[in-house]
Amino acid sequence: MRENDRHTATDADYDAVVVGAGFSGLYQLHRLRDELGLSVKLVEKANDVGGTWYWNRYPGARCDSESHIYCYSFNDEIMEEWQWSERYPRQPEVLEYLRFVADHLDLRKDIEFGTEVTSATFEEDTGTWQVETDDGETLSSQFFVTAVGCLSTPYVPDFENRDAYQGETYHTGKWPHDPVDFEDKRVAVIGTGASGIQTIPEVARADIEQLTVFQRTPNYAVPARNRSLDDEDWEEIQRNYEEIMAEAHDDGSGLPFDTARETAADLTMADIEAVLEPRWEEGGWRFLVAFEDLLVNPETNEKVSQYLREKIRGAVDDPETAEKLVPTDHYYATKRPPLHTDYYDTFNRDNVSLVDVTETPVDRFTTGGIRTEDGEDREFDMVIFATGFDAMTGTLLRMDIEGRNGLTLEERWADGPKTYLGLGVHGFPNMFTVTGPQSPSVLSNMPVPIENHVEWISETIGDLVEGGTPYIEPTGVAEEDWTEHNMDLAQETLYTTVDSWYMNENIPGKPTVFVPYPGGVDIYQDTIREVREKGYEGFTLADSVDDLGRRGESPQLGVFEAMELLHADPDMDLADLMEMA
Ligand code: FAD
Ligand code: N01
Repeated sequence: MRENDRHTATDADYDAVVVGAGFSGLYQLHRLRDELGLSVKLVEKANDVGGTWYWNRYPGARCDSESHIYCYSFNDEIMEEWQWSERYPRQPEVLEYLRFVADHLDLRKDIEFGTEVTSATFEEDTGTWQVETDDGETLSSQFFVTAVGCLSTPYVPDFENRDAYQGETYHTGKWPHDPVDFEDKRVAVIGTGASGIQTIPEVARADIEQLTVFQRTPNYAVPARNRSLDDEDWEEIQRNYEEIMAEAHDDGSGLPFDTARETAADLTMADIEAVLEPRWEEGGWRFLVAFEDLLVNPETNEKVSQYLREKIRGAVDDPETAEKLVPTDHYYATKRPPLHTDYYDTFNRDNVSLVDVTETPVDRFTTGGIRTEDGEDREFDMVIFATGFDAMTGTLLRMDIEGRNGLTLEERWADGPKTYLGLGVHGFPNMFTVTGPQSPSVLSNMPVPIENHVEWISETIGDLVEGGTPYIEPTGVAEEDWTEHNMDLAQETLYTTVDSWYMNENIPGKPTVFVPYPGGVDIYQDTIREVREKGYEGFTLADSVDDLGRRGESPQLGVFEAMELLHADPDMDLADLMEMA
């Protein structure tokens, strides 16, 4: 029940319910509770904090972001007290960090662990969110904040006969807490995204008998070049920490790294090598940011991709295997660019083989393994699915969210996500989505946009509380405009030239649409700051739910949708549209 009556706009149990105890939810709880003095309950499905770092315990799981920037920057004490041990922290260390933060800020007492939110409904009579959990409880709140993660619903493809397989199966994103025994096992890994690329070398190094990698699309992986950080490194970081973090927050990708040049389009391959080679040797995402126009100029990208293809060819002994590992069907970084440690070397081991499923598709699972369409039966003791996530919208849609007029999020997003600023959805009052679709999120070093979102949401709720305004909701027009803007920006990039989870393409049946905001963290931050400064331009602020309904447009049908319908169907008139709305 509410502990603090500063905020009394409704008779709800809490001022805010937050869902998810990863980077986003922990900070959100802290800001709302400790800075605004609101009563907050955080609900988390897992039995501990950590989010991504609680669930993804697969062999080799570690960050691709460098440790000193893959963390919060809002609290000096946390920044001073915590010291990372490696350039890229392993999963247990990131988890430990988030546990440390939760303890430092005394967050656990307001978190209900082991509890899944099964539905959230905006009740118009009371103007509150009714949040149901899998233990049968209903929590009511004025504000509902989703911090459920962009990559938190693991996806296993529906292979024919999958359930008949009798061996062990694992998904990288839901790895068991107890150690997995690899000894003398014949192991299959399906998937060569960032998770597969980290898992494969570690499994190969374990005491296995045989590893078979099923690859659908080869990836361009750049060496991470991990190393320990000693006290001297750490002192150097601490000396410049404020500046480093300011640079990260001022950058399009949330990375404090300099670019080398605007373009590579005018360079010869020899010139390009001269720029890229030091970054290749240094490892990590400095390589990614070498040329500013990498993701908008095909000429630059093709040259960088060519450089990477030659690196792969040079790393793999068997030319046939090397060719299978070389991506030729997409530009570098149009799929999320992974880092690697020994990935390509792994294919030089005698007990590792590669099946290219575009050439030799999986036909079906059998009781003992996997049959490919060439008729070959491969027997496995263990299959590891490194097949990714129902990303960005999947977890939100699974929560059965219902807004005004009985409209569900699933209905609202039937043709793909529509949001205003990736922060809210028309028809869903007082609901905020941390790293929601159409915000920069996964296109950046994520703690940066997470802090940015949490701070904006907190300031907004603070403004509402101070001003005595109980309701806020994006207008339909603002939402349509933002959605269109997102699509226009995406069309200017190379991202839309390939099927990927950024494009919603990895899950059968999802509408094809570029989901994250591709304009850069820096520009995005300025945009949302300006919206607030202009008195929440594009939002309706209202004293009552009726008022929201009167002043906002119909949540069912945006203006652009209505215009499109009128344009497409000459028989349709305004009365038909009103009925649909
Ligand atoms: P999450 O950490 O996903 O937390 C969401 C939480 O919500 C989860 O704990 C989940 O259990 C909970 N939840 C979801 N639905 C419900 C529900 N219905 N009821 C109750 N609880 C619910 N990003 C980077 O920037 N750099 C990296 O190097 C990097 N490495 C990554 C490595 C892996 C293996 C993966 C999968 C992702 C990585 N990411 C990385 C992205 C990473 O997800 C973010 O950096 C960040 O951890 C997201 O934090 P979050 O709190 O927003 O979401
Ligand atoms: O998932 P993915 P992930 N048959 O979707 C393949 C973050 N992350 O878990 O490319 C055969 O990228 C699929 O093939 P294709 C990061 O943001 C970060 O690896 O679709 N194969 C692909 O190879 C990342 O992007 C880190 O053709 C099938 C793979 O499975 C995101 O999480 C580490 C298939 C899935 O790759 C997701 O990464 C790990 C099928 N039917 C994750 N279906 C670090 O920062 C799918 N595939 C370190």
